[in-house]
Amino acid sequence: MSRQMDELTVAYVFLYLPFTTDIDSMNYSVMGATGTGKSTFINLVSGSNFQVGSGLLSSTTQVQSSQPFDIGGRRMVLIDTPGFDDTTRTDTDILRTITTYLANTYRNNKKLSGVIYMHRISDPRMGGISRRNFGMFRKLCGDSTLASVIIVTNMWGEIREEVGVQRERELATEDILFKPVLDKGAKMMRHYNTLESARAIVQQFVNKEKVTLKIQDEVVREGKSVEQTAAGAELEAEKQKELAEGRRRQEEEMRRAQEAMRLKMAEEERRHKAEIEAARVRAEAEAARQREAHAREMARQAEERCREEAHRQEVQRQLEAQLAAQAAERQRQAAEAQRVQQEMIRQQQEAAAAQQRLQAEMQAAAAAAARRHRRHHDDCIIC
Ligand SMILES: Nc1nc2c(ncn2[C@@H]2O[C@H](COP(=O)(O)OP(=O)(O)OP(=O)(O)O)[C@@H](O)[C@H]2O)c(=O)[nH]1
Ligand SMILES: [Mg+2]
Repeated sequence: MSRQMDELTVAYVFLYLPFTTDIDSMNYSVMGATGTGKSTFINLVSGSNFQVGSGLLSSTTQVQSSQPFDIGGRRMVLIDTPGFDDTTRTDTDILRTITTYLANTYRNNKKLSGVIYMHRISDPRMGGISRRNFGMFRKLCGDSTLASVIIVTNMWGEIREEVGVQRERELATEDILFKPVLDKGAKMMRHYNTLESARAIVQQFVNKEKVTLKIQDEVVREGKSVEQTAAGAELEAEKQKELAEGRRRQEEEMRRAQEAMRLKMAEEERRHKAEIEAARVRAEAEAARQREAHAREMARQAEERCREEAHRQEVQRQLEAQLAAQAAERQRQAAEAQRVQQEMIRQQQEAAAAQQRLQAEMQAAAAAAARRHRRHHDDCIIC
């Protein structure tokens, strides 16, 4: 079981009477979670020299009795116990160690005068492990002994006073914390890590009746094993609950991991699809661009062809016009030539006609002259 350093933890301190050797001394058991200051408290008030934890590891491993000390005219002994939530041992082991000790003292007719349960007020929370420890402590004591229980809050110097007061109020009034045991007669007291406050706490037990813890009854009178006791059962139930909770958390983790994986894969798929879609859109855009470019090129080429055709037609038209003009010119020239020729022919004909007329005239003249000559000759007597 791992140690929850930041959880609000609790510690049991047994105060009990060592009966055989000193019938007048009162014995108190100091209990609680590891590191809550049980040994420190006992050393301070009894002058003992138990090992005190200096690091993260649990310190007390066995149940140990303090040296006797006197308060209010009574001889007292404090029983130091290993703390629950130990760094190396299971809570079942620790419960067995404490139970064995308590059972032996009970068999030897040694009775406790009270139990101190230590709780660090500096712990910010009283989480599952702390509550489980306290639940087990309750089962270990039994309801009938709660009037002989003092819950001691310590480490007040570690936090601001108002924070401590607020926590103390919560501890005393919350049903899942200390309220039920306070309602049944337990007390809650502050320990300021001074001899004075430690003695004030122990003094509370001076006139108390001796008590038999439930677990002592169960083991010694009823012959139960540690596991069969209410505390053992509570521990087991809590362990099972913790296991179930661990499994539930694991499953939840797994479910979260699967969900995260599913979301990641869905996201990957979505991203992949988006990439494919983007690539498709890009490809389509590119194809459209190419089609447009092609169409533009086609249009340009068609336009070019049109222009060329128009040009060709224009050239042809011009050529034809030129040819037509040339043909017309040739025709005109031919007609002109024909006309000139005809004119020449006509002129020749006219000239020939004129010549003929002239000849005729000349012939006529000659004939006339001949006639005149003859007439003259005829008329001429001389001739
Ligand atoms: N500030 C402060 N420190 C304390 C107080 N009581 C104990 N400590 C310190 O808390 C640490 C643990 O003290 P321990 O007395 O060894 O605690 P424990 O409950 O006996 O521990 P386990 O034997 O492991 O169960 C040590 O470093 C102590 O010096 C206190 O009242 N105030
Ligand atoms: Mg100790």
